[in-house]
Amino acid sequence: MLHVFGHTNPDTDAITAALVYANLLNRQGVEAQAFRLGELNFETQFVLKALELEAPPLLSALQAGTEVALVDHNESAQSTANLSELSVKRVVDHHKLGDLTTANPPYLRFEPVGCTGTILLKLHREANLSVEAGDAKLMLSAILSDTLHFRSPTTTQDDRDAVDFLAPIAGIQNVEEYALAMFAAKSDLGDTPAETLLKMDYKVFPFGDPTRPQEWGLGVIETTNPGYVFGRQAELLAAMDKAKAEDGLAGVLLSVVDILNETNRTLVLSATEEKVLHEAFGAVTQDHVADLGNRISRKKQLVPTLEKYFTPPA
Ligand SMILES: [Mn+2]
Repeated sequence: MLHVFGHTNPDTDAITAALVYANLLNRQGVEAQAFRLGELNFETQFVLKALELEAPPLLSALQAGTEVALVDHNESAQSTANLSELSVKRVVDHHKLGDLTTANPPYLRFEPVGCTGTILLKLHREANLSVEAGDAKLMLSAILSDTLHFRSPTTTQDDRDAVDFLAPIAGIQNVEEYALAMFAAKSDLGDTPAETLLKMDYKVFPFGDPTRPQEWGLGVIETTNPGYVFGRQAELLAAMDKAKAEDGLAGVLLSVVDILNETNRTLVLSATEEKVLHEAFGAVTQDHVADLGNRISRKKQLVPTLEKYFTPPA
């Protein structure tokens, strides 16, 4: 049985892609089951609740050699701890290629589109399989989530076409209204502890010399209510400081993305992060907040610039 899962600190795409891909594989005669590598965020809970779907089970430690399919990620730093001992049979992803190696030829499907859901829809159509209503809603939700309803620069025409195709199957008449309801659910953070807020959408990236990389923790909070997040700035900076020390990181950043105004104001922990943001992005930090303008995509606008900054010229 193939274990199918998305990245740690799962977002809506990581969870729904595992569910949809496992179902697609089963329909194609490949025995598969979806898992998750962490707790659901409030947006994903909203999506699954509307479908009366249970969250996939939490993945427990897998024995070496277990066959797995990765969705919505491929880098070991974002995966299950012993990924290098597992047998990666399949990857469906829309991120940059990382450190993945395999003993046997894997099935790989990468496309530079806004969401894994967009690729999964293509896999249905290429296999001449109809899209089930529940899967349609899962894929559509993931696309709206990953692209911030087409606001993100990661958005492609394929993502827009996928939503147009999926909405009637999913029974969603007003996509705009549904997207706003998803974002409202995501932004209703209540009394969530600061450490959870930091790690909800958080990835660790190795930068610089691959033999001796420095690791940076990059968190993002996408919200329609940035005022709430900045109201908890002191707690969040304390959580960042703790994560940096505990995980032996070179730097930690937490970007607060205002979904509706398409802006990014990033929490800056110390002079180290301030210097990097200034030199890499020309950003000015004031009171621990750097204005990163309209750079709302970690994948397309933050990570590539940081990667270039830390890579010494050949
Ligand atoms: Mn994704």
